[in-house]
Amino acid sequence: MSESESKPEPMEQDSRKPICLIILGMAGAGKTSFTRRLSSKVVEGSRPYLINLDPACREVPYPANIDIRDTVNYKEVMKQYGLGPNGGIVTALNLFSTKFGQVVDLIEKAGKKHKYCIIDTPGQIEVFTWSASGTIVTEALASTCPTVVVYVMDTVRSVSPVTFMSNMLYACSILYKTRLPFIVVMNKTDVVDNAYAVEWMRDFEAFQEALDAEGEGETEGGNTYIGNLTRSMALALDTFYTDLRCCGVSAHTGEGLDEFFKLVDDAAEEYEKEYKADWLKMRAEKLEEEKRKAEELKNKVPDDTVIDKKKLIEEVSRGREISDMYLKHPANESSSDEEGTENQPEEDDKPVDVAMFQDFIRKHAKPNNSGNNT
Ligand SMILES: Nc1nc2c(ncn2[C@@H]2O[C@H](COP(=O)(O)OP(=O)(O)OP(=O)(O)O)[C@@H](O)[C@H]2O)c(=O)[nH]1
Ligand SMILES: [Mg+2]
Repeated sequence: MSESESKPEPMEQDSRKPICLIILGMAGAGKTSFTRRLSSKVVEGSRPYLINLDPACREVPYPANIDIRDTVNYKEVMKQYGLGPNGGIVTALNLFSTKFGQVVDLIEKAGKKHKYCIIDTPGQIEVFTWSASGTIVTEALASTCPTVVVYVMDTVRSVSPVTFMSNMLYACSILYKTRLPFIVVMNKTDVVDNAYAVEWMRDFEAFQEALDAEGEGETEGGNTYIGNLTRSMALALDTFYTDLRCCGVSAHTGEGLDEFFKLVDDAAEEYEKEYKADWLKMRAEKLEEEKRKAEELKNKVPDDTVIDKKKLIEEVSRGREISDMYLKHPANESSSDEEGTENQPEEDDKPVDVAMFQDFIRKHAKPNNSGNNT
């Protein structure tokens, strides 16, 4: 090894990007508790950078660096748009996703200090996995930083083979949809050990026996339609299980975290080797398209507009939406820290003319140019 290879290059540290972990899972699986447990884990001298994307949670039990609730008031969103709780959460996330470009900038900067960035998502998993905002967030992360999906499942609730299978099918569908390295975290091992789940994944006959046992005296498993379907599904998932990274953890006791971080580093390596190139290509294509749009805009927006035309063109060319929302995040970094001051409203950054500008864009943009998520 040459001398220059053996020395760590300071530039590398500066440009290091954090490994982003998107925490997904069914309601109550323990996503927030697991994020909280990870929040205190020091790896290579730093704790993870933490992001809460659940607008409806009452409290966030970890020191979030960015909290969606600081930017979007989900109850106000419900009132303003006349929505119920689920519609409110979807819309709040859609609104926040318009600011996600700035969030990604902060995450990139955080890489200097933090090896990992953890993103806790709403209880209603479909809000994230099947909405435009979930796709925007995932794409923005995956095309900038090494990104891994962490699917949290509950060992207590999955002891029924049919529930276990439902959970696995959901995990599988997310894997196909996100095109990212994937880890299944079997949480709550302090109550029920995950050994049964691992056995079911590795040994089809063991799973079948459990299914038959459940069928005796019940209608859920056995030879019923659901039982037969579950059997066929288990066979179909065989390949999915073979390559699946999974580990048992307890968010309450901290058991299993070392194994989890090993899997994360392995998954991040897989991202670099297998996924990164595709994401970068996609990003480059998107940027190209945005630049084209900005070029169009340059000719359309009059020079004497009250909007800062230069800033507008710049934002559009970076694929950013213009909205009158400020991204806020608690200054739990010191105030002199650039991460902590990044989004303080600036004097010349007033939202006064934004409505007028949006009106202008609506009139002039092509029909598919609006980017309006609400
Ligand atoms: N025994 C035990 N309970 C846990 C563990 N992790 C979470 N819980 C409990 O499971 C419940 C749900 O935990 P949360 O962390 O709120 O789960 P979540 O997935 O964030 O829930 P939503 O955001 O509502 O979907 C709480 O009562 C937790 O105390 C664990 O490792 N062991
Ligand atoms: Mg939660």
